[in-house]
Amino acid sequence: MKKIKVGIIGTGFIGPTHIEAIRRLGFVEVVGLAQSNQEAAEQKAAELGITRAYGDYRDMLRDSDIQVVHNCTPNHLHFEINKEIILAGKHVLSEKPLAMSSMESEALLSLAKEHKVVHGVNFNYRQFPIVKQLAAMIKNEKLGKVNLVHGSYLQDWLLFETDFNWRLAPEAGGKSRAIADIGSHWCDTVQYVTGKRIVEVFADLATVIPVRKKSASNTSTFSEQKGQEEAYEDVPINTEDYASVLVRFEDGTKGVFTVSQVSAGRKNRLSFEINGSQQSAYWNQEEPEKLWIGHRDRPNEVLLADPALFASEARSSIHHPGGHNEGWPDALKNGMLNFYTFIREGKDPLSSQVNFATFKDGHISMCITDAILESHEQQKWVKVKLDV
Ligand code: SOE
Repeated sequence: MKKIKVGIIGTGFIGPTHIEAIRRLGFVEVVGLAQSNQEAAEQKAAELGITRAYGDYRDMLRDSDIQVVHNCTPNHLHFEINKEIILAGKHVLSEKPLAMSSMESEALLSLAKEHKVVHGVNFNYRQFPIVKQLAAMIKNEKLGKVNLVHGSYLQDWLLFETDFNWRLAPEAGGKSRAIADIGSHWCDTVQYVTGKRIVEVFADLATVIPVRKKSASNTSTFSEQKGQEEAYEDVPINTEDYASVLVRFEDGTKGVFTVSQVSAGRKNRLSFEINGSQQSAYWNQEEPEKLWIGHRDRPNEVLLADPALFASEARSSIHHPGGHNEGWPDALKNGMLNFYTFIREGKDPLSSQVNFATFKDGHISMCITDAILESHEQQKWVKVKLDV
């Protein structure tokens, strides 16, 4: 069988996780890796066992052997590089946020459609088997009418003033930080699960740590606390550590979510509760295999992920029998499996058969982010401007 050949741009925290997820598929091969300079590219490629190293990603885009390119670079490079990948005629899988604004993401969506390339954005939380199961339950009206959607996405890797990362600077991370970085996942996941779009928001954002201490070393995502002896530079911070957002869905369903990157003890806790007219459901990414189901007139239940107990729509996303633990890498693998099966089967990117987050979802997310920022600035409800 001829394998689909892939190139990866960027090797920070997320690039290697894409490579690992792809390698679990079998029918896709990572043949190229691009970094900001040749030496770093060669070193990383050797470390990861990838044959072709590029100090300039444009050279990789000229490699006619490569059919698909993953954009795993920092946020400010997403727009330009996604554009070039599409113009080079390659299928593209981009990290989120898709771009720095909804104007840019709209342009990318149109370009991808025009060039008929398969386009995906890595909203991986919708790929958890239990999340798919809940989506199927809601579609099959097991919860009744969805009335309320609420939850949070909390992390602690930016809790200390000495924690620093490119995501904190608007030039590299974008005008929004916590919302674009993790709020985007929360919104995508609940929109996927409920099948409804968020159309209006009212936001309150805060920078809990307004000045941070930046050291010359160790500023990677989720890096550990540095030693005491380091020299630090004080840097004023203009992006939010925290946000609370009231949301309204297209059918009038109401909700609210909080995001924070300064909540001690919460590592990567994306959670949400959905209250329906018959039942409730609650999911927390830190315990990904459990779905709490709430009742008013009988004892509550916990569904443990098990293909034998799943709806048919959710069964193919679970690869082991119940009790064989899964987690974040498995969700990423599910995303890659859907994306590459779609490419392997030569499906039309404009068809309705797409079963992964596309540039349309990336654009929807940017429109929500823009509306949240506008709502915070103006302290009023803002409609999400979206015409796709
Ligand atoms: C850092 O906040 C981060 O790596 C996000 O950028 C990812 O999208 C999220 O899945 C985990 O946390």
